[in-house]
Amino acid sequence: MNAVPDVSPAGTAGSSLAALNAWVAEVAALTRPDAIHWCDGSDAENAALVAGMEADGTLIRLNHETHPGSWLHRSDPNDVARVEHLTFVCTPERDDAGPNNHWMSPADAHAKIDALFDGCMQGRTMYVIPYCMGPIDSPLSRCGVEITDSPYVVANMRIMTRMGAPALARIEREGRFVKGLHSTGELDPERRFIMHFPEELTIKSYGSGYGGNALLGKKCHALRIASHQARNEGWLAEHMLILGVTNPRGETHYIAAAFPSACGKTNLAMLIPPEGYRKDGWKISTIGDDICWMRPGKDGRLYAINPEAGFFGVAPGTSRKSNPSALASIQSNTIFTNVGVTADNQPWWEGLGEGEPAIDWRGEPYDAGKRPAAHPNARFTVSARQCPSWSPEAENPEGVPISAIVFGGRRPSLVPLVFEARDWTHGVLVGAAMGSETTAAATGAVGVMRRDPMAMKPFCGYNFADYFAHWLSFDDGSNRLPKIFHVNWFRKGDGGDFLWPGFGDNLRVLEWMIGRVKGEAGAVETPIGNLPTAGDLNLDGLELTGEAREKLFGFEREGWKAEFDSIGEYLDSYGPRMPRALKDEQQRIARA
Ligand code: SAT
Ligand code: MN
Repeated sequence: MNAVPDVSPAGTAGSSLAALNAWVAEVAALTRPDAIHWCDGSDAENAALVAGMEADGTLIRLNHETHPGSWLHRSDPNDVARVEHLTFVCTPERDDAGPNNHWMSPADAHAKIDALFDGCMQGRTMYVIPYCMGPIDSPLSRCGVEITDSPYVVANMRIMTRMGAPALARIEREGRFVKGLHSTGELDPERRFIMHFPEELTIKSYGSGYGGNALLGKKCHALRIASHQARNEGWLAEHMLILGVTNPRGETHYIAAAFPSACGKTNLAMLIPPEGYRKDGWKISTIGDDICWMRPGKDGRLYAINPEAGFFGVAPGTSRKSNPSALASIQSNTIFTNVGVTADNQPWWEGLGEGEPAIDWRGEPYDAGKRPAAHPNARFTVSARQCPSWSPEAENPEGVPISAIVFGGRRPSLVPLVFEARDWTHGVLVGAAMGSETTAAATGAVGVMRRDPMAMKPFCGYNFADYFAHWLSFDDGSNRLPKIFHVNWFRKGDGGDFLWPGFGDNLRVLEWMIGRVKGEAGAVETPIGNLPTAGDLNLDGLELTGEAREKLFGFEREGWKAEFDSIGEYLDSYGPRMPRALKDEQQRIARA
């Protein structure tokens, strides 16, 4: 790593901002690194880091003829996903974190985690990563600094955020930033915590090198801390993709959609229109695949930015068929984590649909009887600009105006393909009532139904009751807010098969939504909202069985009665803090 100019721990003054230098010095005194490196985000810096990681085995060179500039990282087998049970929101008052979060008092949390950080960087280099979430020149963007001892984190942060000199310049100008301290520690699950101090705009993460636990700009900052900031400042920080739909008339509508982790946000964000739509001139453009920051513009509409600059997508299931744009994006300059490799050293995962695995994600010869080649939560990290459908609007400092907000989850039964909320308050209830089956994105059981309001259960940095009240507060009666919808791509038939083809054909549903926004598409009113009949959607060329039509477009009164009772119980579990308006809405529908 000769090309990286390290400065001694004594030289902690890498910026012109005294508060930043002081914090770096404080962290260095606690963690006692051998060297401190301030990241400038340059190509030379990245090349030196990558060379160092190749030398020590942190990165494994993939086939650079087929995948130039791409690398494989094998994480510790005990460190492959987010750890919700070890993730804490540390507010002075327990109720401010809410029943939706694990809580610890700030004093206890600092004491507990600082004891782990004590001396943990001895023998290691400490990296100081200034980063900006969102376009560097956007008023909607917010900055942070992550201190880490993991060069893998530096390389990922460089792809996922605007990292380095321009971010530092903005931080020095503004004088404020979110502080994120991270160490991989011993990678011991017994010595692992992800702590958030929203009031202090501080994150401390110890003992994991994985994705959402370690790339602190992502879930920790852009959702947990940002949701808290957004509440104070009058905006929204959401677990949503952002896409543009351009119709044959050349009009573009932007849609933000919240689905839980590993439920297809990346696939929807990069949707390829079905053949007939393509011929007619429909186009999808991608702004973001995971996080959306929105705030009302002067015209009363919500304007959104993607705070991220890259995709940290789930590899398994990604194929030329399911997501050709993602596959095209990851042909070069990509960091793969926990995928398998072929005999000629190309990345491989289940559902890729081509090639054969030779080595599995643990680095052992592939044995189908033993374990899958790729971990189910294996990921790729790649710059958003490499995506064929990437939109330059992702750099628009004003953001894009949102026409529709979509909520959805994995619901094998009851929930139809799509419905529209009657108004904003009803839409907030639809989001609050979201449920989904759990996935491999977090440790724990997979396929268990749980409430995951607005796909924010693992990510809301404060009490959900206050969060719903914040959402409700956006309704100023002006009718300029987006329409709210709910979708379910995962409805199953009695035989256990998915009833809706999904992927590109989801554009048929988006087309109906835009038709509703423009007052052109039909629907029938039901207690749960406005449902299209099969005739209101373009189903040309699809072969849907009678069962599929009935279940995808039907309203099942009895099942929904039970669902609404359970939603009522869920809202009640938050006690009197739950906004009355939401309870009233739930009861109105439960009685309908
Ligand atoms: O590991 S991450 O939190 O970044 C991915 C996810 O769970 O959405
Ligand atoms: Mn996510």
